[in-house]
Amino acid sequence: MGQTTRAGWVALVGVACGVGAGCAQPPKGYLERRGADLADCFHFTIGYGLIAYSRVKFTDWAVLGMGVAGRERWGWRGRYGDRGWERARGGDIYIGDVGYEAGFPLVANEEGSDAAGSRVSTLGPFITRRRYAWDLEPPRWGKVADKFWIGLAGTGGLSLEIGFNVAELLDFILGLWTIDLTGDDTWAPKPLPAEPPGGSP
Ligand SMILES: [Ca+2]
Repeated sequence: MGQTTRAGWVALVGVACGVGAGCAQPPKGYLERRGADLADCFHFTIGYGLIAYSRVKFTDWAVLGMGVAGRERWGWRGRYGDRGWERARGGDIYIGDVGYEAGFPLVANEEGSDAAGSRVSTLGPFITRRRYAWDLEPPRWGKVADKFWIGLAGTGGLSLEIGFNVAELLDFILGLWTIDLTGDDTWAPKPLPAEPPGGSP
């Protein structure tokens, strides 16, 4: 039970780091770093969207998407994914993550967020390229780990994405011995440019 309580607490620290203002700074200390590593293992976002789309992914080398949709979702997308509700790009507070997704099995799949500037493009089922929001670009091995997401996404009125990353899980486990597989222990988002004077109310 002690182990479970501890793991839950560590996860909370990581999530708090992710969604809180503190994440502009790298996580400090052992527990915050382990929490951030653990939080990177999961995606969970929920919202709404039209028309209809579904996608199955088993790493970046097996992606099957079907349909087309525009959607807005809120939730957790790891440290490199757009998180919405942050005071961020362009000085605006935007809520949620407005994006698009389109796919045709074995031909192509495309998912992206206009707000974040992030995009994941798959040609056929195997060749996937990622574009990151400039301030959320992962470290080199973090980009490699990002290829190992396994998950489902679907939109049709309700919009939902769940995902699990085995490479990030390995990073978390090795991190317990302070081995930083993905080189993300000192990672932080790049600072946003200062707002022009009088540029915001
Ligand atoms: Ca790490």
